[in-house]
Amino acid sequence: MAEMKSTSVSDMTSLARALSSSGSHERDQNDEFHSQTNFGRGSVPHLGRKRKLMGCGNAVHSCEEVCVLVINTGGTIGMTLKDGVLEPEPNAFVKNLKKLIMFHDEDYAQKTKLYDYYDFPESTLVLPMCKDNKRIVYTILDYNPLLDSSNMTPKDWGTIGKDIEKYYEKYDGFVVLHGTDTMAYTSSALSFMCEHQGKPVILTGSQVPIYEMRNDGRGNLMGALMIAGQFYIPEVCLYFNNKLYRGNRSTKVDSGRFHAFCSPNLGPLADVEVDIKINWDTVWRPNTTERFRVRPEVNRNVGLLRLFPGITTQTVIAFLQSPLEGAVLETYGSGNAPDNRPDLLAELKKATDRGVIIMNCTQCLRGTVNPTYATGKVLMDAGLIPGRDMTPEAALCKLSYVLARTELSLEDKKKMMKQNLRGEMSADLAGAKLSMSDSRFIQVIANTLSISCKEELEAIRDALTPPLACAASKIGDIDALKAIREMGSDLSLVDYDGRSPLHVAACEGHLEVVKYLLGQGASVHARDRFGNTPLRNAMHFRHKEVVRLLRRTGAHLSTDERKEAGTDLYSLAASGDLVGLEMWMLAGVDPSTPGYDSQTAISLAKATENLEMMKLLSQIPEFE
Ligand code: ASN
Repeated sequence: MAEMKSTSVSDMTSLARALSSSGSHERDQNDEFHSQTNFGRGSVPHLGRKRKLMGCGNAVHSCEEVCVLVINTGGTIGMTLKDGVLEPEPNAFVKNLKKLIMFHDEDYAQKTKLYDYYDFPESTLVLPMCKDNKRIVYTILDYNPLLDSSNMTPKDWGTIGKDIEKYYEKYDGFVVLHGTDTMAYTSSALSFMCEHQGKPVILTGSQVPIYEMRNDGRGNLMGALMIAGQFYIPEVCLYFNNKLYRGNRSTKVDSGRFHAFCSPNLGPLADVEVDIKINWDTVWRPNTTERFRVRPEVNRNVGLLRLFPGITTQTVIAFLQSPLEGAVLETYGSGNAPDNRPDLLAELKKATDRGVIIMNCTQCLRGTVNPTYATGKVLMDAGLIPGRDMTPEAALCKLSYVLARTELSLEDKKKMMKQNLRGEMSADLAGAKLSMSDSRFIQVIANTLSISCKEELEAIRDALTPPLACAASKIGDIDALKAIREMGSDLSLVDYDGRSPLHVAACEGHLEVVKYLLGQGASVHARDRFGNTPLRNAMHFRHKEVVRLLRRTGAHLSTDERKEAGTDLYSLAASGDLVGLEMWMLAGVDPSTPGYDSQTAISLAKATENLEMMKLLSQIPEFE
C-alpha cells in the first residue's frame, strides 16, 4: 500500500467549520447534539457522482464509484476501554479504519487521485473492489459528542434525519453507526421520519469495539456498506450479524451475543452468507411520486406501560395523566387485559375519551393483537387501537411521529396509527400464510397500484381472487381457474355477496367447471348472503346434470327447505312444469310434501290425471 494518510477527525472538523457559514456547532447546554461537519454548504459537492476511471494505471481498471455517507453517532463499535469501562472515543474512527486494508485501499485512492476529486478527503475512504467492478467510496461524518445510545433522545433522531435529508442527493446510500441499546428505537423513528424514501439507510453497530482483536464491528460495518452501496433497498434498515432487518420491525434481544437483534414478525430483508441474498419480496417500496423529505419533529408526550398482574389503578392514573398524548399499553398474549378490573378499564376509557391515543401491543416477542378473547375485547371497548404485530418500539416512535403532526385532527391521527405506513405491521396476517405467487396478472395489478410489500401483494391477490374466479366460472374458463389456483389462491373464497365460483358455475350449468371446482375442494354447502347453495342455484336454472353431480357430491337441501318445498312443488304441478318438478325430485324432495294449504303435487297430478307427471313423481331419481 502507498503511504497512509492518517488525518484526524478534528482536521475534518476544522475544514468543515471553515466551510460552514453558520459558526459554532458545539454541543449546546441541552442534550441535543450536532453534526460537526457541514460540508456541502457553500462548496461544490462531488460526492455521490460516479467517476468513470479509464486508464488510471495498471492496478486500476475502469470502474464505477458509488458513494455512501456513514453517520457515526457513537456506540460500542467505536468505543475504547477507559478506567475499566467502555466509552466512545472521539476523533479515532476514521484514523483507525484507514489502517485496515479491508476498509481502505490507499493505493487506489492515490492512483485515481481520489482525494482531489472528492470533498473532505480526510474523512473519505474507499473499499477494495467489489465483485461487480464497483468501488464503494464512503465518507464518515462523526457526531460530536459520540454517544452511548442509552444517552440518545428523540432530538438526536431528528438530527440524524436532518443530516440524511441534507446529504440525500449527494450519496447513493447511508449507514448510521449507532449503539445497540436503543438502535431499534432510532431505526423505528427514522423509518417514520423519512417519507418517500428512495435510498437505503442502514443502521449498524457492534457488541465488541472494532479495535479489539476479535469483534463483530468489522463484519457489521462491511455488510452495511456493501448493501448500502450496491442495492436499491429504499428502507430504513438495521444490519446485524449477517442479517438485514426492516428497522421498524427489529428489537434487541441479546446483550451478550453477536446475534443481538431479531425481527420477530417479519423475515430478514437480506441474508449475508457466501452471497448476499436480498429477499426482494419483503422489501418495502415507496408507492409515491413525491420527493424524499424528513419530518424531524417528534412529540415527546408519549409513553410505554407494561401490564402486569396486580397493577394498581394509581399507577395507571399516574401514567395516563396530562400531558400524555399517546401511549403504548403492552398487554398479555394476543392483546389481553383483565376484564374483571373495571377500575383499570375505566381509567383507560377516560383517557381515550379525552383524546389520548392508546395502542394495544402484545408483550409477546412474536405474534399479533387480535380480538380472540373477551379480555381483549374490553380494551377495544375502552377505545384502544390494536397495534397488530408492531413492536412496542415501533408503536411508540410511530405515536411520537404522528402526534407531532399538529395540523391533523385527532381522528386523522388515529387513522394514521391504524395504517401501515412503512411496513411496520403486517397488512393481512390471515393472508400471510398463503404462499407468494408469481402470477403475471397479479404482479401487473400490483405494479399499477404501486404495491409496496409482500403482505400487501397477498392482500390484493386475495381481494381480487373471488371476483376473478367467479368471472372465470361464469364464462366456463377452466384454464383461467387453473391459473388462479396456481397463484396460490383458494378457489373456495367468496365474493362480496358470499358467492363462490361454484355458485356461479352452478348457475351457468358449466358441468366441467363444477367438476373441476369440486376437485379443488370447493364446498357444496357454501351459502351465499341470500342463503342459496350451489344446488339451489343449479335447480333454479334447471341444470339437471349439475344438480345430479352436486347431489352425488353430497349436496342436499336443508330440513326447512325440504319442508317448505311443498308449496313450490304444488305450484309447479299446477302449471304442468315437469322440468321444474324434476329439479326438486333430484334435490331429494318428497313429492308428497304438502304445500301451505295441505295440498300436494301428487294429489294434483292424480286429480288432473296427468300420467306423465304421476310417473315422474312416483320415481326415485337417479344421480348416476
Ligand atoms: N451501550 C452500548 C450502546 O448502546 C451498547 C452497544 O453498542 N453494544 O451504545
